[in-house]
Amino acid sequence: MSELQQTLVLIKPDAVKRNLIGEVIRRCEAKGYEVVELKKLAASRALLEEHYAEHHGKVFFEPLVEFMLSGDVVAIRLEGHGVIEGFRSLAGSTNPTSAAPGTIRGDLGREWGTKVVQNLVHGSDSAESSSRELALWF
Ligand code: DAT
Ligand code: MG
Repeated sequence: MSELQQTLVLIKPDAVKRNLIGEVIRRCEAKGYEVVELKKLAASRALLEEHYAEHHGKVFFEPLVEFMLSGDVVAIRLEGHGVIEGFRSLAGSTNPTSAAPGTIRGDLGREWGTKVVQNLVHGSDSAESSSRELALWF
């Protein structure tokens, strides 16, 4: 059985611009997870480079940081048993073209021909990532 956990959810600039903040939160709450803390902000380059440190050196790293700088993001501390895996499941796979229908990325996302995939949300991928990322954003 899964332990009580917290994860970092980011609603990315594409979702904020499309007025999908409520839709993403609705799906989290409908699943039963609790929004413990939430803020809307313009992230700094330093924060984003630290957040995405694992992708440093990849071809999409700079486009990814630029995309995340292109508008406000919403950061959420989301809590529940198994929430780290559970939110990743709600979000769907990275590429929105192949993300399963029923997921946030599968239902609401698509490819736009950009250098970085724009896929509406971020969710921490492990307990180590969630601790590290929550400390960065909150
Ligand atoms: P995820 O967000 O599903 O955890 P990730 O951590 O591997 O995916 O990558 C971070 C973001 O970078 C991802 O949400 C979209 C973008 N991205 C990942 N792989 C990519 C690729 N091969 N080409 C373009 N953008 C990519
Ligand atoms: Mg990731």
